[in-house]
Amino acid sequence: MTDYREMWKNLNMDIETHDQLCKVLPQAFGDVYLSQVNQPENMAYYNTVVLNIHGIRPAELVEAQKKGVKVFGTFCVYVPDEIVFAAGGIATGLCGGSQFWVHSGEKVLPTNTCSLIKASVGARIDRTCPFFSIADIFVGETTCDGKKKAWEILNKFTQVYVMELPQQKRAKDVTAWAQEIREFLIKAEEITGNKVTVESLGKAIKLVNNKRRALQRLYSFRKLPNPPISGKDCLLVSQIAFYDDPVRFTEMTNKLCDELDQRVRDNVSVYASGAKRVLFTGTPMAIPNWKLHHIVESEMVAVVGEETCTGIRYFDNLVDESQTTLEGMIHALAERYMKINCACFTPNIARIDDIKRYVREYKADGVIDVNLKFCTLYDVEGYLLEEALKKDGITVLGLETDYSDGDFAQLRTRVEAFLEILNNC
Ligand code: BJ8
Repeated sequence: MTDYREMWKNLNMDIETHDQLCKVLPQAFGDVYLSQVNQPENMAYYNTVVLNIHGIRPAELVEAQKKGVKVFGTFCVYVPDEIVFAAGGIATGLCGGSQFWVHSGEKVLPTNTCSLIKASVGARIDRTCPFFSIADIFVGETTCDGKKKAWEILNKFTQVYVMELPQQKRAKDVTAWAQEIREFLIKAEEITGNKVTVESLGKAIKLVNNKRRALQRLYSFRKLPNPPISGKDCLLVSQIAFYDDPVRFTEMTNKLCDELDQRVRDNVSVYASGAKRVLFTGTPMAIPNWKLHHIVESEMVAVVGEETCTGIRYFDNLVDESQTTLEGMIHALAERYMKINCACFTPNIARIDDIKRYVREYKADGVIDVNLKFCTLYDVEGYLLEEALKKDGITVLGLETDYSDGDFAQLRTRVEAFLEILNNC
């Protein structure tokens, strides 16, 4: 196995503390993932990528930087990666998903901040994540209050560029978002020193669309009566999509899908026939947050989808590829990104429609609305959301959790009670 310690030292990371983090991951990953029976062979790629999460991809980014390529760290699915790639940069997701970083974040943030923000800030201030140390620039956005203020703290360490996201979806809001994208393009050109052209942006749009198409193909297997892949595995693939090389990721995901096609022909499923099916909705599950999938699937129940930003919201819509001018492409990007239904929008009725549609498409027996503790946006939205789903006869369970394992037993009890209800439906 390659030794990445030299690279971490050069990145000025806190090696001692980072060593502690490195010890935790293999055990957790082994318990949740490697214990699965009948995992598709092509999941081996993703297993390797995760087990070397602070090695393989960071080393590639460092190599790219030596050639003058700039790395943009992002925290939200509204930030258009296409602009970064079109400017010759590399976009990489940075959202922290580990409890390990939460305590570090609490050194500078109020305890009643969501784990995602605490972990993201903690990873940077304690210098225990190479991705944070590598990024030349962080790209923030004005989605929730906690993030907005966190950018000001992160800006002490790495320059943060903030995109102002409208909070409604009127025509003038799409126009405003197009203007934000236009300004981000200028910033990306300034950082990389490259000009974005019709050719480079057109190519970048296809590149990211192809990644989305591969994920759409993967998730289509979850709609089948007997899915050939677990929900846990699909979540992992989605999480890796945020930071892997997009060309290789698309290639590997399509390869995995080819194997799944064969599994379908051979009638191979990872679930017992007739297993109950659950759809998750709510806040994102950043890597290595696999807690709820693990709890549910340990009950022999299929997680068939996630209406989250680490799930369907990330890839559901494509950018129109037919535009031939920069202006046309910027508008196509604005249109596509404004179709994402995050709880930071008001009203956000389309999210409810999406969930109802996914329940039908993925044939879910019930929905678990999961909220990351202290996320007011999704917590408040949960009231009308759950009311609307129940009105349509959809069984819903609302859960609140964080990154710690302290509530594991309690969550399991609540999930078991919910599954009991599904079994009696
Ligand atoms: S588009 S969900 S990725 S903002 S959980 S940090 S909202 S307090 S992550 Fe998100 Fe973009 Fe929306 Fe998706 Fe704030 Fe809530 Fe924490 Fe959150």
